[in-house]
Amino acid sequence: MDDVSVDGLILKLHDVNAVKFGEYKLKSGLMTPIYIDLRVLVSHPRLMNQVSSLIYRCVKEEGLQFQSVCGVPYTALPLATIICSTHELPMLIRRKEAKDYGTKKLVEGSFRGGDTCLIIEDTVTSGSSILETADVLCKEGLKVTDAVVLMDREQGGVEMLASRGIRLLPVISMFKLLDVLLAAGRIDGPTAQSVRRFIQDNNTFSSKKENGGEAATKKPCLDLKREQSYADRAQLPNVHPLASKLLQIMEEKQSNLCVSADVTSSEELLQLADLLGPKICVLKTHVDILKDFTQDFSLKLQVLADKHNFLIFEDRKFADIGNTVKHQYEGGVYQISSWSHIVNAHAVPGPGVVRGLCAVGKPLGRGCLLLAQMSSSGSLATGGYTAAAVQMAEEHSDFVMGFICCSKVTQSPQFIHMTPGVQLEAGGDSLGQQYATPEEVICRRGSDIIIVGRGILEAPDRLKAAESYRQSGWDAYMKTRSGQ
Ligand code: 5BU
Repeated sequence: MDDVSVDGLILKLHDVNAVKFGEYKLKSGLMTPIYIDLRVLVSHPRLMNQVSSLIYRCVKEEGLQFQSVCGVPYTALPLATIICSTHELPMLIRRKEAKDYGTKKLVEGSFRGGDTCLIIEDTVTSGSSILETADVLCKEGLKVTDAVVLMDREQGGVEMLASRGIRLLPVISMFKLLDVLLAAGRIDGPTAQSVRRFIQDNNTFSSKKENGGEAATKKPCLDLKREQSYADRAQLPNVHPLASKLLQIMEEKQSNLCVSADVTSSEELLQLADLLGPKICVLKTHVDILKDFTQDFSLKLQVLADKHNFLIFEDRKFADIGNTVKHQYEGGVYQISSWSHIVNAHAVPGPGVVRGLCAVGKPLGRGCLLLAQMSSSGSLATGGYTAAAVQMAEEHSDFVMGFICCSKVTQSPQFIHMTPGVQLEAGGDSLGQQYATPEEVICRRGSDIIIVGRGILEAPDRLKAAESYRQSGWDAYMKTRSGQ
């Protein structure tokens, strides 16, 4: 199979009319100045091989781990077939409709529950076709964490899929395609400009709510448009009372910063709470790393929370059956329910974990965050798990007030999204932590609150560092609102 560069491939796709410029009507009725039709690929076997080889290169470069591959029917099916055949990978076929005779299976091929399946797609606009295929695979017990697409129209598919726990890797993106065709003299400047404007003005993710997924308005920030302010969300009829309080604090203090006070002495933690209190909306603790926890410490922490108007969040990550977490939450040395406004829980045990915590916390006015995703590399909290956590939250919204997540996982505005793994520079530590910037987390990933630990704790001046995180988190939030 001969090798080809991405630039070379773009020109070849243009040669065979897979990329067309003019006035075309989309399925939605919307007129588009660019049309991508990769169905013609099947008539060009050499190009099919080159496309498949570039898709596979992307899979390899990212080091994706999976047990099988599924092409979204129909255009991506032959691409998946070539990739699987060439590299001897097991393939799955998703049926569009279950046949009404025989086994009535929706997914053909052999797999085990819990296997990860990589999705291959030819072109993505909103990401809904990938999601449809992922839903079918997940219902069969498979996990979907990644999808690779030949051509991303950059109209919100990446963000929409990220909000559902699926990372989309494009081989070619729309802006790259325009740059290459322009440089090669295949299109002129005004054509490239009109397509760019169309793409920017028609983001299917940011405009979905107000326009039913069709035409869009001007999009602020990078790709998301916040439908409501923190203050408006605080007034929603179905918002958890503690989430409402938190949203009001955020608006009043102009802070979407949660500091992760990962220190080992109670004295230092109290000093930190007093020092950074004015800058934060939430103070996150890990009491089990304190070498000298006492009930007196927890009383003092509550006094500081009142003084500076922040909420306390014990990052306990409960993960047992309901009856056990009830005891862990209420009793033991820490008596967490007596002093922490917020706790969090894994969705792994099923809804019993929420019900157990709720029995203790709800009468005290406490709230819970479900772990929908984690910031660490190789995290298994993705795809079907994330979707199940969201569903669990929706079914227990009297106690679950939001999520720990890396990106927006639900469009329901009553839930708060809190994201750890934040520093002013993207990067990571040597134990798998992955950092994104406040702007990335709030603007692009659509989260509400940044959780910052070492970015502040290891700074020479903690107060100054907290202020710069508060400011960047708030600026990012204001950017998402600037289109209103
Ligand atoms: P850091 O110093 O900013 O890396 O600290 C992050 C904090 O958030 C730390 O207390 C972690 O235990 C916590 N955390 C996280 O980093 N990633 C996660 O997915 C979850 C919690 Br859940």
